[in-house]
Amino acid sequence: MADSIEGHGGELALAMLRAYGVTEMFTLSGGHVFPLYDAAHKAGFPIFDVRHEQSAVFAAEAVAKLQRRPGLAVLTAGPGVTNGISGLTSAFFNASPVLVMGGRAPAFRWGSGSLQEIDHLPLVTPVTKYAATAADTASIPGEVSAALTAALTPHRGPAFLDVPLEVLFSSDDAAAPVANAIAPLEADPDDVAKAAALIAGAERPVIIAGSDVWAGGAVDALRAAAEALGVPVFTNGMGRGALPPGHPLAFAKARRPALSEADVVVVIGTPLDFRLGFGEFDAQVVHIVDAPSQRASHVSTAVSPAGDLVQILTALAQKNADHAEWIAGLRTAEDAGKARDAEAMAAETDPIKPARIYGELRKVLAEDAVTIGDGGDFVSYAGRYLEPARPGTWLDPGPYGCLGTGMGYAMGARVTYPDQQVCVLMGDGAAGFSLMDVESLVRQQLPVVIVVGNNGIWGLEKHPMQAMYGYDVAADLQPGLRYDDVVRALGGAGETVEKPGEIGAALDRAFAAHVPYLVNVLTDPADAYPRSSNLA
Ligand SMILES: Cc1ncc(C[n+]2csc(CCOP(=O)(O)OP(=O)(O)O)c2C)c(N)n1
Ligand SMILES: [Mg+2]
Repeated sequence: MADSIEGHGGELALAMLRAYGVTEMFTLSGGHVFPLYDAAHKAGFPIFDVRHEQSAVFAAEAVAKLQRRPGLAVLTAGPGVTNGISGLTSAFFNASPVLVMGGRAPAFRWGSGSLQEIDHLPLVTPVTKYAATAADTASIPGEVSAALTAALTPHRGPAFLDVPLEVLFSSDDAAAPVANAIAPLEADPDDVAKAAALIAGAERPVIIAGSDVWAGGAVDALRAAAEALGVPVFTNGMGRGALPPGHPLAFAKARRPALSEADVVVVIGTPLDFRLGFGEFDAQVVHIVDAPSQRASHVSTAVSPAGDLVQILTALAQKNADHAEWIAGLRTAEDAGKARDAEAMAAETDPIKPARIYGELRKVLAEDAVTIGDGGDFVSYAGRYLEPARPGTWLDPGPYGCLGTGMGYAMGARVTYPDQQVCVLMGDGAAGFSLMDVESLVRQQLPVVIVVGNNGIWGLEKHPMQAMYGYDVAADLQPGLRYDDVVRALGGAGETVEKPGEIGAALDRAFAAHVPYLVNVLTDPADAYPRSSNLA
């Protein structure tokens, strides 16, 4: 292999991106980034383009989450970058290794008022692990490598690199690209030993496993640890499906009794945030994280091993314990919960309750289907009623809770899996953020199924506002709106469903279609997902 490469800034960047296993870019056109397109075009490197930059970043995030390698979004200077910031922030909260490469107004006349001239770094630095501007053409590959190394090093997250116009368009030579190896971080063995002793000695231990277990390739190690120590496992985020639904230690419905009765709660690869009651359990808490920065500062834990999750979980699996009685009790609660869910999912109500949609979906979703949630209540129901059979197949927006991930995540999922089912569960409100990108999916032959739970309201806001004030404002949408017609106009297909008995056949047609297909299910606006507040 040659020890140096030569080319314009786009070519030098692309060479290093490929060394890190990046295989496509997501973008929306802008002259500032043309050299990146030129490099990709000449190399036969796929370019997928979108109608709003947030979709490009969400698509890059989806490939990063699903494939556990860097995803790339290329955004033009100024508004291109600022439109991508919610996506970057979501990737930051989700620890997704996304690289956003930005164009940038020319450096040589900085301050003279060039088109789209703004310094991006103060805007993106708080939501990235690495943010820099390439100073000259020859330094571009090194900058790309540094950005990707930061993105891939646990705790993972997004990185940003912008390149001034004349720097990207100029040519130079640079060292042949070599990707840095990411060394595993070894946890303190005393912390691991203490955690193992606590779990083995517990009477009623519970494991909650989240996205970093998937991202860190620790799914098998999790299972080995859970089996050796005999601990029931609950999951969230990308950890869902880590234990197959039929596994004797896999639980989903018995969370309340499990967490209120447990004496040791082991939280692995997910923060002690609002999704877990902020970690305020009546139990000793073991928080296993992939980097010291992820240790919770707001609760005191019994021990918090920080390091490579495979190593930690493999070490835990060396100890054996048996909690058969505890597990049997939870299984009874789990089965009761499942029976309640089954009843809700079969409901024959008119108007349709969202639960019924999931009842029908469960009949048609394959084991390897990728399901994506973008919405309020409708997606909370997806979390309750859909049981991913495999890890790394469920994409939710994560704790940042940003609406609008739908079509971007769908694009990244379809690019990842050309032949598997990809199904977006969308609120009608959420649809407004990204539905125009159905055009991008149609044009680039990326068929997906979109199921809209159309209650005609911003449900997750309207119901709480009613409860708090006795009235609501800014919470209504057009009832019965034909989102399927929108998709049809953009070159896709779809239909509206009003009766519970019609959902199944509509889904069959949707999954058989070769274009994006939207099933617009009119649901009961009076239905509210039962929740205590997420606000505080
Ligand atoms: C970008 C963004 N804007 C606003 C919100 C606040 N928000 C959270 S859920 C929700 C309602 C979503 O409505 P819809 O998608 O129709 O789902 P539904 O609750 O009706 O099922 C809103 C507005 C948010 N999370 N993200
Ligand atoms: Mg709604």
